[in-house]
Amino acid sequence: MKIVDATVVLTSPGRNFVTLKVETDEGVTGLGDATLNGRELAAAAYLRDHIVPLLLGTDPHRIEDTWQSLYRGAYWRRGPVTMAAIAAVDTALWDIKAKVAGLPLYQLLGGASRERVGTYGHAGGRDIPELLDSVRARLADGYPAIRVQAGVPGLKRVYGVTSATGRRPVVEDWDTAAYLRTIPKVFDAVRQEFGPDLPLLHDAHHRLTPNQAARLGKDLEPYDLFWLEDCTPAENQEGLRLVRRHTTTPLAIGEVFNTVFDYQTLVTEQLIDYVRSAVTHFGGVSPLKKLFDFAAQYQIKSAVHGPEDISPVGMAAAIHLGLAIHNFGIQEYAGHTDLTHSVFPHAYTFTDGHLHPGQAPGLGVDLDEELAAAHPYEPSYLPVNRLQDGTVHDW
Ligand code: EZ4
Ligand code: CO
Repeated sequence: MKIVDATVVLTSPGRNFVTLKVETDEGVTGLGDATLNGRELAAAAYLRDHIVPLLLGTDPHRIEDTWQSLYRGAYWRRGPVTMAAIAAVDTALWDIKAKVAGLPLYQLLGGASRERVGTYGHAGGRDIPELLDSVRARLADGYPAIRVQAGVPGLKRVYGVTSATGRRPVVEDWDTAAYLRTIPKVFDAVRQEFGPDLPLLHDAHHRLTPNQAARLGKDLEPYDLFWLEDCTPAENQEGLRLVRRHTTTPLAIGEVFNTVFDYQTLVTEQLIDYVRSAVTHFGGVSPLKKLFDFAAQYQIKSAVHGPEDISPVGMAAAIHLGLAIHNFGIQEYAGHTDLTHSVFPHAYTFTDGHLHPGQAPGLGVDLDEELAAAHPYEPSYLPVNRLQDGTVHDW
């Protein structure tokens, strides 16, 4: 079997997605997701200009060899653009292999370890009443666990939840002291309204120092969080030692990581409880499965990043992995617009707050190329965050 063509499809059915379609001489095709929010064209160019010419004529069944040759052969390793591009290739080749086998991908990853994949959804509001309504809405959608984000008095926006938009980044504002005072009150209100059983999560979006994160973790202990996510800028792994020493609030990290090396200290010192990487940004199904197996040795579970900017192709890959691995934790599922579901018709289902990959061979996702072409790429940036005095802060 040989790869005879590979094309990059950029489409914006509500937001941008980068999809690689790999075609073989036997007519079997595979899809991979390389969507890199706000930097989509870089991932597309890396694929089109540097990877596709290397794929033509190669055997799509040699997934590991292809991965290693793209990773090591480039000499310039790691980084989100490179690893999103390699991820799309790896995912498309797994899609092809599973289609040739006539099996849904999860069967090739060891088969089902559970009946279905549990999720959490997003609730947010500018103030507590608006937030409580949002939690009610997510519960009505069927979500069994809820991420709670709330406005901070004095700040203009609910942080960390603005979708990417426009030709210039939106500027947001930030005040860490006000945030640290507000969030425990928010969780107190949510617990009073919804009781002790509902699993609640919170994302600090890399905005705190280790000392501030330690304090927030302690302050949130009475509210029994499922996890506190990205409490510090995660590239400094050693910072998590301080956080861990001071709080038993479970910690989740890793949506911006792109290789296992970003996790080395965090995993071996058991400084976190959940690994957050997505297939799309971590080099594909192959390295993410290895990360989960590594994490399992330290009783750390999966929690794959699942925002709107992971396409249904990347989401399907996550669901297959989530059904198969033993140390599954939870799957983030922000969902997609109806138009996105039409551009990417898929076998996976979301029922009663749980995902299932379905029984279609491969990933179980198609691409309607005509509909995709009718919704072309639109320039788009994530926001930039500034303190009250204008200093740029982490977003
Ligand atoms: O801000 O995916 O946990 N989810 C998140 C996301 C990220 C976006 C960035 O592209 O933090 O909403
Ligand atoms: Co996050």
